[in-house]
Amino acid sequence: MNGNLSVSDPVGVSFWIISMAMVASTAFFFLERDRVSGKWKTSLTVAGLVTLIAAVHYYYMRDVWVGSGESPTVFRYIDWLLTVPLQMVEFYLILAAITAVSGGVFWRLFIGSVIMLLGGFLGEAGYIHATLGFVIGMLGWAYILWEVFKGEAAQVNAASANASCQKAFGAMKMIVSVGWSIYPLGYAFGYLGGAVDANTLNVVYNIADFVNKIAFGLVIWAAAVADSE
Ligand SMILES: *C/C=C(C)/C=C/C=C(C)/C=C/C1=C(C)CCCC1(C)C
Repeated sequence: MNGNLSVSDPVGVSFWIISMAMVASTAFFFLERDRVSGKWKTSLTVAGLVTLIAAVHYYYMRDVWVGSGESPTVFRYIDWLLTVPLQMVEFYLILAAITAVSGGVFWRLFIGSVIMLLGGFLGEAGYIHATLGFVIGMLGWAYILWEVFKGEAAQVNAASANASCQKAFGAMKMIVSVGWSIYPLGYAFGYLGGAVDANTLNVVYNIADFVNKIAFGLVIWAAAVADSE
């Protein structure tokens, strides 16, 4: 192994491709900020920060994978611990752009994310049984889903009259439910089948990040552009 990415390493190549997609998305969100009205600018800044943080982690994670053949678990969770709360801020921001919303919306989503990621990390790093980590992670995720489908965030959105915001909120709900379901699948394939399968785990997580970070930003961008015209 000479430290270079090998063409016969599809998992390594997927780290590379996603690094580039994250860089391009970052440039896109930051540049498009110019096009949207003032109240949407922070949302696009945050979308770009999410992909920027991920880009840097993907470069590093690729090196770890190529150099060691092992899952870059610690760096993946550091990335998630930074980017998932920023995505939760987005729910708050798109609502705050159009109506009055309490900070409790953000805090409940934040607490749900921390429980979800802590459970997953402790399970993946071997501090607790992988199945227990999975269960804790699922509970945190369920709490987030409750807030956006039934809780205050859902109610505030339903009561707002802004069509672009409602569209973005609906799309973000789909991402957090359907798109995010790829992660627990990756965990299940990776850890719950007996021996740890690092190849499947990393490919599935990489696809999940590609979808959930870039598409998440794009639906916010689409709502911002529509509402600004
Ligand atoms: C940008 C990164 C994102 C959007 C990461 C999201 C991560 C998850 C939704 C992880 C979820 C998990 C479960 C629901 C249970 C098993 C453990 C996790 C952490 C993989």
